[in-house]
Amino acid sequence: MAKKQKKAKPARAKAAAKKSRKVVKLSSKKANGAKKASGNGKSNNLPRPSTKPYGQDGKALTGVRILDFTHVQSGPTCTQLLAWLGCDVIKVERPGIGDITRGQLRDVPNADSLYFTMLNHNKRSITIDSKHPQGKRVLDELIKTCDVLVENFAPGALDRMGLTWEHIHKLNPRMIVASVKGFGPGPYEDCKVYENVAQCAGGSASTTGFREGPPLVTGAQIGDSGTGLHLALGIVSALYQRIRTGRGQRVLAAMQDGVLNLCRVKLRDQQRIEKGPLTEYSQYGEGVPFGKSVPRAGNDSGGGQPGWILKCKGWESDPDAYIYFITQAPVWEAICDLIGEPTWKTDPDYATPKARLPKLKKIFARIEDWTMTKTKFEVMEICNKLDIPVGPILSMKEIAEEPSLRKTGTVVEVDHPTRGKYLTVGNPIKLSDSISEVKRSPLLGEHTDEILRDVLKLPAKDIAEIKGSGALSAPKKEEKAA
Ligand code: CAO
Repeated sequence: MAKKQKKAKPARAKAAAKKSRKVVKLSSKKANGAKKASGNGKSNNLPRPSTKPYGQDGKALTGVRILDFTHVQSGPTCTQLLAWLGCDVIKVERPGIGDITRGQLRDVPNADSLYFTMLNHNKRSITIDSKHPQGKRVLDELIKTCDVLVENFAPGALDRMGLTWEHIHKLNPRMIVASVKGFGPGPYEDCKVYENVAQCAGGSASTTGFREGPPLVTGAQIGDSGTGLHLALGIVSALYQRIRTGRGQRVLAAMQDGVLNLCRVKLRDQQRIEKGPLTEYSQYGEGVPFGKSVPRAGNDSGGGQPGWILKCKGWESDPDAYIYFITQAPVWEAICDLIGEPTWKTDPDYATPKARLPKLKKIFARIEDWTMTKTKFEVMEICNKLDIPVGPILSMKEIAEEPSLRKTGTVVEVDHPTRGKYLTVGNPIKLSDSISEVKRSPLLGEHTDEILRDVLKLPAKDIAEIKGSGALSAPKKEEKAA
């Protein structure tokens, strides 16, 4: 394509540009003035830039203490992330039982499960019976010293423990109380919710899968882990606002809302479908009429650039010998050359994205003839050189063994005293001045004494008294039976 000639600027535009340059000069003068006061650049009331090497001046959230009442997956995802970012996370667990996932899907007898260990790194554990009078006393003291309380109990459970917003806020007006619930206020607000319920209620299941098949849930835990991520952002924002207002607030992330947020493009399509067919869906090319709501679109790309999953060499025996192939418009000519269809570059039936839409099935079948002659990694190598976006379908085995993911700390090997070495996913968010180390999850109640002594500064006599009351330990068998 011919390059556009630069147009000569009219006199007025030249004057305006000169003026704006002048403004830049003025503000840079101000910045130099501020440099004297704050060390470098504009101060914005910030301290002077640290002179310590990057990664050696604490962590992003150092100094923030979290009272972590979370269990199962959604809440623990959130607090694990905050722990990686530097928070001191104190996980409160029921004596004798702890987070129910400690014992779920166990692969090593009598050791904490991978379900638990992989969601609770970098935390401390204290056991407290939150319904015991002495346990309540300890919790009240912890509320006074923590910045954030995070919970994902069933609706009403926190209130039933006596930990209402009013009670917490009276003890500590600065405390942020963050909750995951299945649904926001409305007809379903009292429901207990797990991952797949949220995927269904948030619009994911109805739009996932193949048109001819039933709704499908996805393996990515968008309901649990996705909502945990949303909650973490809410907490960090509330912490930032608290710097200005001095007071805490409630943060709610409902799983239905979180899933819907991730399904935003499908609500986009719902509104488009009312105005005409969704031409980028392969259903359109196949001549299948659209109904009233967004259909399941199989492996269609969901964006403006058509894509599909194609077989690669070895697909007959390897269930993951596939590649995602995107026929991005700017590289169409390279695709045609690659698959041996050079005439498609100029043929009016294929040359434009619009002309290709009704023929996507045929086009992808032709591309697949080519991908089936190569392994998914060969396709990746060839296509990337040509700027053609493709993605190999990686199995979990391949991901676990991928050296580059180990190198970045995205996949980490952790040692654990009762279960030995295991693999986990490290912090996916990389900060250059707040580097995450992945520390093993705590044993049940491992830090009970340490927290009473070092966080609450309780004297040994008081600790002994609280322990003697039974507030921190599981009821003995006879008591349970009584
Ligand atoms: N001491 C004493 N009691 C404790 C305690 C402690 N340290 N920790 C928890 N408990 C009690 C709670 O007070 C509650 O008792 P009540 O029902 O008498 O008030 C009880 O344990 C059970 O809590 P729960 O109802 O939250 O747990 P559940 O296993 O029945 O339900 C779940 C689990 C996840 C469905 C529900 O917590 C929920 O809907 N949470 C919100 C949505 C959510 O996060 N879902 C994602 C889960 S991950 O897939």
